[in-house]
Amino acid sequence: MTLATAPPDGRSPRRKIGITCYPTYGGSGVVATELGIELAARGHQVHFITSSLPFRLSGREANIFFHEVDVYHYPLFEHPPYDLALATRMAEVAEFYSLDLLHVHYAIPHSISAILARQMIETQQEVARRRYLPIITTLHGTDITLVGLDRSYLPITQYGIEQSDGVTAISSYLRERTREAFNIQGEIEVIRNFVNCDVYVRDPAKVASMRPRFTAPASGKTPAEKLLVHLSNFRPVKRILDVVEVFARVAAALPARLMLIGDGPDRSAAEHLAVRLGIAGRVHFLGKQDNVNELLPLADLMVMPSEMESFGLAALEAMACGVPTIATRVGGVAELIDDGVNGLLFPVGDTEAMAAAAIALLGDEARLAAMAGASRKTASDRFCSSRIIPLYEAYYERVIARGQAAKP
Ligand code: GMT
Repeated sequence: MTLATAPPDGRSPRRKIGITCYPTYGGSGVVATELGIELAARGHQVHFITSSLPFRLSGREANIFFHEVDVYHYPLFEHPPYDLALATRMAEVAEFYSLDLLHVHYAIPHSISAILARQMIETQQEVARRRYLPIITTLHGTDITLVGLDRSYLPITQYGIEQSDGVTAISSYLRERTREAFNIQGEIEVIRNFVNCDVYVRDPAKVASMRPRFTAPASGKTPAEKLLVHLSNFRPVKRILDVVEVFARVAAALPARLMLIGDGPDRSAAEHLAVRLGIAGRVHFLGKQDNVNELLPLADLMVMPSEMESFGLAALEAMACGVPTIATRVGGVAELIDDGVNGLLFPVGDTEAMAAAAIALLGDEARLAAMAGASRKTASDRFCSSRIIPLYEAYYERVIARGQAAKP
């Protein structure tokens, strides 16, 4: 086991942490990457073990290393075994860089690969090198509420959770759902999503200079256009068509534009609907964007009408930028959005009510400003990385200490 250097300021010891996640666009990858960046900034050494460079990393950050998982393609393999290549790379990196723990995001298949890697290290041929490598699995959402519930994955998801040395969930909702769906008796630590409140913040000067790219100012008797925003990976669970329908009703009532950030399977259906509803000229399809912190503050209102959301990271990022959210009352959303205070909650699919509420709110500057202020306050009081990262650090220490105590 690597001896961690205890820092003089009383913070947790510096550790060498392996992080695995889906590196492409998606909430779990965003959280894993931002966590790695924050840990590295606090002096830990972070090793990303992933199929490609996580999209929010430049590859040049201090204290961050990237290890690509290379999958050997052999004609016999109908499905190249990525999980095994990942396990092999995890064990190698843990060995070469003396990792203190592996932290995997999204249960399937990452927790299973990590369990294999732990076993490979524990039982390797050279007895002197054998050691126990603790693994932590963070559950994000669809790994529990969708994918993991499929019969083909349920038993192995349950196994991955039970065999992890530590398990965290990003909301209380997700913890309870996991316990109930997989009959988990062991501890699940709730560590909610977070946002860097210095990076996700509204800078009025920047807003004033960038907003004209997306909205028209007041002219004559016509008021300035309002800007609505949606950010996601455009999967069916996000209900993008509801975003377009809500916006069409809003645009019929007041001058407005919609900024759609992201891409995915439902993008073309959204484009078709925008054309059919005659609002295509008012919708900015921006595709995948790296610096969403520069775009979100430009908006007046976020729309997140998801079928399911175990937390709703996109809403948190918007709130930190002082943008309140119209969302659905599902999953863990109510742990973030206080209905009527920093956002508004509706039943899934009730686009009529969402649009009516958006029109009323956008037409009431004082209420909109109060909600914008409350949104920023919620983000900075409860979900800033400066509050949440120490919870991960403390959890790492507990899990590492348990692993050391259990050592033969
Ligand atoms: O829905 C996504 O954006 C992808 C998904 C994932 O696992 O990559 O996101 C989940 O994790 C986010 C970060 O922890 C949560 O904020 C989202 O609520 C959650 N999505 C769902 O539950 C549908």
